[in-house]
Amino acid sequence: DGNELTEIVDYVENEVKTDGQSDMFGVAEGKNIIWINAESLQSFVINNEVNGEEITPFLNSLIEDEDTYYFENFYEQTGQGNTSDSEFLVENSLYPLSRGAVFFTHGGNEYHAIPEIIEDAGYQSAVFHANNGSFWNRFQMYDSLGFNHFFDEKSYEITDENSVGWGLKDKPFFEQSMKYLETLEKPFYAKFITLTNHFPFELDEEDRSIEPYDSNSNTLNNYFPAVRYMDEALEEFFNHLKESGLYEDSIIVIMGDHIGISANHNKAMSMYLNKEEISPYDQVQLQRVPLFIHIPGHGKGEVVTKVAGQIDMKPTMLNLLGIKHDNDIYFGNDLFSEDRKGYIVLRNGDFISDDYVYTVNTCYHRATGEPVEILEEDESELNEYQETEKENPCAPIAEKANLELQYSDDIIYGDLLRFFDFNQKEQEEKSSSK
Ligand code: GP9
Repeated sequence: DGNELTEIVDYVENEVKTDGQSDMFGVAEGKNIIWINAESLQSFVINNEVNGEEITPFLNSLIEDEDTYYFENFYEQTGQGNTSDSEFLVENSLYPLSRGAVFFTHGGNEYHAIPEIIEDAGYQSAVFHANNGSFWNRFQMYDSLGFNHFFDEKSYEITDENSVGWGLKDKPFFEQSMKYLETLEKPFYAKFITLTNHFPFELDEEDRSIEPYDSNSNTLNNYFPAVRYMDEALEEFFNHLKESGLYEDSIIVIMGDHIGISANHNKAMSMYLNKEEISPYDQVQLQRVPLFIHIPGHGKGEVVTKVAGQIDMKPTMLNLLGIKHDNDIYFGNDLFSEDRKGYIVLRNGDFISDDYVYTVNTCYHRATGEPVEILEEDESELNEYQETEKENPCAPIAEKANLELQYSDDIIYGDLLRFFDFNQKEQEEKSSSK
């Protein structure tokens, strides 16, 4: 009957939601959102080289662009649902599940996702993805999330020549998408999901602008030229947008969806990163994916170092569009607000806070990667105050992290959003102002 919701709503109101409205509220009001889900793009390739060659020249230049905010400590929080989990996090600001893919297991639930919320502000929404539309149960879930259109592989001309690996290559994908994008009613929210930079990172010789790396992992070796191909495809897409005149009236978000190189390739990865080994702390740091928010004409962009994650995208996007959604249940914060929770929870319960990284039951200093020294009680001859200081500083955050994951799971397993009245506060406000 939804009684469980009361406790969850209390938690969200007291522990998650923050008071301050950032000065970025409404800067993208009425603009189109062009969202790019960059398949398997991890942060370690950004501003980095392989064989003496820059890997992502276009994305690197975008960081320098005064219209871009680049978030360098942004974490992916996906579980087994990979790309679909990243979509779920973004649209709902809920966590994906610890087992299975929520797109499959709970595709028919009631949600209160970005597409549905912004439709009331006059937005059309569409997804572009040149794969079979039933992959990850997208037809059903996109309907539940409120997307108006889904251009799947049937909308594209796919031949042997223009495809590789999983399907249509990213360059023709963006090119062929333009005719559909140009016919969408404005303002629109258009999400593009790329495909070429997908495991096992196959690429045709003609698309290879940089040479693979040389290690015992073909996966890591081939990752670099595949990432470069995606970087070039993104640059071409920006050019198409400029030529079509859509660029000026849009904000463009590029987000890495999840890691591409798993821990199975740590030997090669440690060689590439010039480290003796990949520690558990390093492993968490490798879960950083790039986030670019590009606002043409804005001129105030910068590199943002704060700890952030995919859970933050829904409140961030709605605030950029100037859409109030106070009466809502979500677990992230606006990335442009100073007043934030201060930690990002990974799906396995690990977390990153401003000061600490917690993984495999160890609390690390985020700045140095050194484990926090925690004195056993009987070892300590400290006074009461000092003793408190020596308690495990990760413990209270770990408690909240687990609670948050649990609440999010409860919402999904119980389909609890059915019982929440998303219009309630607005109605109260309206009637009290009469
Ligand atoms: C499949 C594409 C890739 O349609 O989204 O999915 P992934 O395997 O990365 O989750």
